[in-house]
Amino acid sequence: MTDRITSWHSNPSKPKYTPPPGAVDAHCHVFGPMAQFPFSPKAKYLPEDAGPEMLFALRDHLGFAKNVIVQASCHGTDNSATLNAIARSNGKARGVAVVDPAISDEELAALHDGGMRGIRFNFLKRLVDNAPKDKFLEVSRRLPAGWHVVIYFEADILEELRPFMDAIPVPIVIDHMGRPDVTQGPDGPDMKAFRALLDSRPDIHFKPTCPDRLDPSGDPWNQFAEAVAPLVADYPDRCIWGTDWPHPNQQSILPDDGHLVDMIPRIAPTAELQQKLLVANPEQLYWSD
Ligand code: 0GY
Repeated sequence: MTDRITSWHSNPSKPKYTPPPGAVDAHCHVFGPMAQFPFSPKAKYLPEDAGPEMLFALRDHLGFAKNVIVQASCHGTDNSATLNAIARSNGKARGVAVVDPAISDEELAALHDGGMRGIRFNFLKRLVDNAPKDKFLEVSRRLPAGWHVVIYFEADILEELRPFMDAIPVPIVIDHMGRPDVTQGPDGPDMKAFRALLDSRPDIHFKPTCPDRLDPSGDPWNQFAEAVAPLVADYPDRCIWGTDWPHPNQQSILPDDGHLVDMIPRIAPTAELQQKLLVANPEQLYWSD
């Protein structure tokens, strides 16, 4: 791993769609700056700096009010870069941490004070070396009040993860719907399995996000829109949305963030759905205290 990767579009368009007041980009990241916040020696990709000022400029350009910054795997379990971004946001950002499961209760409380409201368990082998379910469960039992866990996995291990997810004692947020094959359509086996998971308990939320990663047909991602709109319609109180900027480790396709925002009215066509997806649902998960 030598070259640093630029994974984001250099000049994203202004979206045609205007998000409602208070809209939250609830899945985004910061990288570095490396000189201040070095990347983890275990990082699977080495990005160019994409710091808080860039993130906040994009937020304003796209018409959002707030961010939820998810600790990216390239920073390992050192949450300093994410905490720095939250601290510089003037109250307009909260975060999701990645922790060593042996973290002390005092350190968890300090993360809460720094604006974290959840921890992320990443099961993608291309991003992390190991994902110890027993230790993840143990730490999920001693999270600060009001926290949730974010889980990132691919559709092929959904069934294998069911007992683990059943045992988690706090609400769950699933990144990118567990990466279903959207080319199967809204009634394909991956979407059916994901709906069964949502039906198994009422406190599982999801992010109908990342058309650029999930739809091989490319921008304007028609297969994604077709597969995902019914899910948002059927579970309107359980979805939150984000750009995924700066699109970790994307190398060949650098999505136009303006076009990603223009996906919102295609998967959430009414003002009521948009208000839930972009405002009410993320507010409840991240700003209820
Ligand atoms: C995402 C997706 C990815 C990467 C990470 O933490 C990360 O590095 O989450 C991915 O490569 O699919 O949600 O940011």
